[in-house]
Amino acid sequence: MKKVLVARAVFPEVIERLGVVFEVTHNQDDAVWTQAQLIDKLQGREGVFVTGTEAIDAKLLDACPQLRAVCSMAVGYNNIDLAACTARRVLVSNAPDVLTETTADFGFALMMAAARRIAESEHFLRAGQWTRWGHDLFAGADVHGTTLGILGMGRIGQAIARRGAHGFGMAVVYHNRSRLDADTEAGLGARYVSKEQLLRDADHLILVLPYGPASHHAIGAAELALMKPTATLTNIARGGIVDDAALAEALHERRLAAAGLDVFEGEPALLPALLTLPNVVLTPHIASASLPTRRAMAELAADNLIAALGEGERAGAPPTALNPQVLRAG
Ligand code: 8YV
Repeated sequence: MKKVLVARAVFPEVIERLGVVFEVTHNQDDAVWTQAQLIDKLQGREGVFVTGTEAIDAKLLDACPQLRAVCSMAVGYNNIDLAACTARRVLVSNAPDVLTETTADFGFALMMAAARRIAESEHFLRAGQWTRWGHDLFAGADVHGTTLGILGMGRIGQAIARRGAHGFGMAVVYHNRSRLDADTEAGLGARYVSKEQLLRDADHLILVLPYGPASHHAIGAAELALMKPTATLTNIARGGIVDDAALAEALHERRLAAAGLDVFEGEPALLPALLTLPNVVLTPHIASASLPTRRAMAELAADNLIAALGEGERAGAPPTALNPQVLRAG
């Protein structure tokens, strides 16, 4: 039996399923491993089941020459050096599609919470400060009928556009590396604009682009300066896309009304300034965290691992491989 490692705690039924096919070492205690410990655990193993939190880089690959497949239960794969894996003929898979609608729901919820000041008003109430009704008590921004801006128009961006245009009567503008075709734009009710126009026009801006060197600090002081002071910014993509210090300053000075953040630079550590601002809603990277979706993500990672390394009729094309060419390379 081939040996695989499941690097983080995961649903027991996924471990059981993998156990039918492989000799599985797991981390059901969810111990925090250093990279050296991960390398150590990977010795002699051909496959690894990871999440978005384990760094799979050239150093690790060189130290684990038996590794043939890295299967992640995240859609984003900025923690995996795909080129280094491909160069060493290590198959990589991610977990797209199964989390699209759930993540779009959460992006919308976070945007609405920021716009309508839900977290801020709840803290006020819990602190016993609610003594009387007031005409402008926690009066925030409208969502329906306003302009929704989306930066990054992949599957999740499109699911958010549908919610905005068809559910909330919003004018939807977007910017993306590549423009969608006219039919898709019309179906979504979304209009392509330059990044600068997007920043200027959006009443509510949601970030859904992948993270990499090209998107590092895609939203910094200069970009924030273009936004309306009444606007909100929601980041459900990755920490590092927003310059958190510049955002905290803009929120503090009310050059931006509010923000909803699910991801942070250097998470799980947070910029202390963010914790003290009233006009930001903070959540711990949970946009995909509905139970059915997390199960589907984990099952998809297991499907990929079984197809990549399983034998006989279990072997096959991993459903969501990022570099399927490594299998064809013989
Ligand atoms: C996950 C994510 O929570 O899929 C992604 O890219 O950021 C999240 O959905 C996490 O990374 C799961 O491994």
